[in-house]
Amino acid sequence: MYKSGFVNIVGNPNVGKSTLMNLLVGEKLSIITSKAQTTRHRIMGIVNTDNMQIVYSDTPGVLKPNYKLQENMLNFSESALDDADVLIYMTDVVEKIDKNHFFLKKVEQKSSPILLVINKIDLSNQKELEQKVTEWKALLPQAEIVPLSATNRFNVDYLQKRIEELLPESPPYFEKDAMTDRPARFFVTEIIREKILLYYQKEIPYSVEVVVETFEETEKLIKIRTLIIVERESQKGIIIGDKGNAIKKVGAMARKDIEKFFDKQVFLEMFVKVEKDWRNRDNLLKKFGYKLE
Ligand SMILES: Nc1nc2c(ncn2[C@@H]2O[C@H](COP(=O)(O)OP(=O)(O)OP(=O)(O)O)[C@@H](O)[C@H]2O)c(=O)[nH]1
Ligand SMILES: [Mg+2]
Repeated sequence: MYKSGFVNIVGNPNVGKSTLMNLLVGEKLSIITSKAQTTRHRIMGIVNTDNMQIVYSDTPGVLKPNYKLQENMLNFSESALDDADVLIYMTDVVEKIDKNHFFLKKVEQKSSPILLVINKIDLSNQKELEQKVTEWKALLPQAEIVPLSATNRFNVDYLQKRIEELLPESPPYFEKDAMTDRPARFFVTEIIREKILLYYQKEIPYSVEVVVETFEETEKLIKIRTLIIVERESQKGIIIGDKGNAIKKVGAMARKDIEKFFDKQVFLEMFVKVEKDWRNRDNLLKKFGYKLE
């Protein structure tokens, strides 16, 4: 018997969805930072064994949209509700229990099995956790609750076992050697965005998009030319920094990780370009891959 299906991870921002996805897949496919809205896309990570193909999806954290980019991010998260064979609704011990009730209502209406992961239990104690479990049981009665700590790897094996048990019988959806639905250059843009999220403050990371213009691979070297898109002229100066110091540092950090990802030497070029108000422009959002097909 061969099993295959979509196991989709959804939940509010910053609860640890990407951290869990990377653990389950065993590769750093999704970027992780302590800032909310780190993930902007639906990213698939695929695990293949002799008799199984699990297609995990990491999704953007749920939020009430303030601009079109965020509307599209929410569309990605909602699309993951529609095609889940197993839904992982992720929360943590820190967030307010009833945050984004509108989304939870949609989760409640799903007929697919739901694993409700309460993450970051390393930050809690037994009594607090029991309290959370009781509250969640009332809020989402059909879900199976799995307390977990992604950073400590606590209960990840158990979660994996439950996912495998719940996976439906089906032929595979992707090639049996595929690890993701994304092309190599996507991971380049994500790694650079991660460094931008880590390095710059406030609105800057949220106003940035990264585009790979050229990606040339030879036997020894990958040459990559990228564009850092910002919304306003003033942001361009901040990204570049005094004497180009800021962008140099970010570039160096990103290059190191990109080299690790491809296990090859990388030559990375970064240019900054202003696309006024790109986060609200449909044609640009489409070009940058934020529209559902
Ligand atoms: N203490 C603790 N921190 C965790 C745990 N899992 C993840 N984190 C941290 O929580 C923060 C957010 O993790 P992410 O995996 O980026 O969260 P996310 O849900 O993907 O966030 P968005 O993409 O913004 O929606 C990071 O700083 C992680 O290191 C955990 O089990 N315990
Ligand atoms: Mg994420």
